[in-house]
Amino acid sequence: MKDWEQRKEMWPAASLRRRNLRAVVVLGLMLIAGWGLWQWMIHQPVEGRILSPLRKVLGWNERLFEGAMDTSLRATSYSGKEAVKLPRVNGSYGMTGTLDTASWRMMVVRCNGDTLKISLAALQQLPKTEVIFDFKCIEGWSQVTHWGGVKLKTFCERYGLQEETAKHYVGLETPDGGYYVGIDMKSALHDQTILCYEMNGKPLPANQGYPLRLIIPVKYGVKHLKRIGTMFFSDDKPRDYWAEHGYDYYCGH
Ligand SMILES: Nc1nc2c(c(=O)[nH]1)N[C@H]1C(S)=C(S)[C@@H](COP(=O)(O)O)O[C@H]1N2
Ligand SMILES: [Mo]
Repeated sequence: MKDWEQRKEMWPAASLRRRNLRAVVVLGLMLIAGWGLWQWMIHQPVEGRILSPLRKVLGWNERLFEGAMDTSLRATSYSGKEAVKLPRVNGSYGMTGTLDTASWRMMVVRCNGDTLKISLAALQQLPKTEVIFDFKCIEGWSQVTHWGGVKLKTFCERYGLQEETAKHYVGLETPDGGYYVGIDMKSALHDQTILCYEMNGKPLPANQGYPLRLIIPVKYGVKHLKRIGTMFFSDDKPRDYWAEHGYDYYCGH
């Protein structure tokens, strides 16, 4: 018997018609259900720039991350030879105006309201750490890059910021307030998180944050704020540029 004849025997015409009809009905019901769900979705209130049900899913993710974050986890380290010579430049919010780098100081707002003004030279006196890791941007690219600076943890210890590091978050902002991020304290005090003033063994290029940027390998690129102006500490989530535009607050990976 030919192949098609055999199949015809297995699926008589009446049965085929029934199956076709059923398939069309199921498809129709799925379309109606999908359309209904979509209608419901687009009529939901907007929360933090995205529709509330989507925001809720992000909220669950965030809580999951907050609970599951293990600071003993480290981003993979690489050797200096593996680092790219000319790292890509990406993102310049808060960096468009010129900066008077000679008078620049990092403003560190203490819990008692005092503000420390830290010069680049003072930061360079603290022990230097090099970090070579795969820098990942949420836009989908990554590259091995090489940075140098002082661990944020060491900085806080040396400047006696105990009360400050007992808070839940660190906030960082550019001098003009044009870009800003919030970092959970565990990630801020992570062993690989540095206040960074060098790239490939040389001072940071201006468009990569001279005189000082954050390098935080346990997070995506958005959190690596370039051109630090102010640092502060709080139990509430500091404002965060990309979280305000609908991205995940933690941005860990
Ligand atoms: N001040 C400032 N810092 C910033 C950004 C920005 O727009 N402004 N973009 C962030 C993003 S999205 C990424 S991926 C990295 C890119 O760092 P790079 O320019 O050194 O590659 O910087 C981050 N830090
Ligand atoms: Mo990014």
